[in-house]
Amino acid sequence: MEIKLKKRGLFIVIEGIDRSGKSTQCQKIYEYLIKKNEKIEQWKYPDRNGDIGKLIDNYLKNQSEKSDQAIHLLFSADRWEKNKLLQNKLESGINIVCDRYAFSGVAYSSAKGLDLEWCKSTDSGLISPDVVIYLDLDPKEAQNRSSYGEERYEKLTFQSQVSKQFDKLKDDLWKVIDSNNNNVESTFKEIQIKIDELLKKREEEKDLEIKKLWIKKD
Ligand code: NYM
Ligand code: MG
Repeated sequence: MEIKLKKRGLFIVIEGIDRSGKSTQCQKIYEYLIKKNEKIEQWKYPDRNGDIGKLIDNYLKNQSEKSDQAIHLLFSADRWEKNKLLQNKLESGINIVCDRYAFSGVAYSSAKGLDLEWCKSTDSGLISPDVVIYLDLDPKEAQNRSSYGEERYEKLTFQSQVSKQFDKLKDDLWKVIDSNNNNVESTFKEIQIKIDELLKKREEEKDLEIKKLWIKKD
């Protein structure tokens, strides 16, 4: 008797500096996978509605102060709180497209001067995405986009530093897409190629392993 393994969901993360077009592309990916009859949910970090997310939201709106280390740990805790649920969703065949993840955690905190390895260590062991789609945008371009500057961090010098820190995190998991042309459709076309590739890979290796992030292999 042939045992038919259930396909797990893909975990797709979108990253980039503020105003790089992440939410728009998350929505496009969502619609694309729905059309393909896939189960899919859109997630976002920070989850501003949760207990921890509310503290983060206050901080981002400059309504409270926190030390750099404490806010880093809160962002990280927000992800750990949802890690088991994420795993259950993926195992039950639901794809997740997620607006920001641990890469933002490290890029923003280390841009303030915190040690990069320390920043990574608090997220080490979380579920690893299948791909990190990085929307590469010149921080000067981002500055011209709507609502820029309303929250903490939305300043040109800081965003330029964040962008440099993101560069240090790029590895084989990353697909970097130039978003400077501000063209939603052409950006999505490139993303679509990557998603189709992942869907094909999952079709071929039905028991595609769920991996962990930033775990040292010895
Ligand atoms: N941010 C986001 C962090 O500093 N650390 C993190 O771990 C995450 C997930 O919060 N400026 C920053 C990046 C953004 C802000 O995200 C909130 P958004 O996508 O603008 O709501
Ligand atoms: Mg923002």
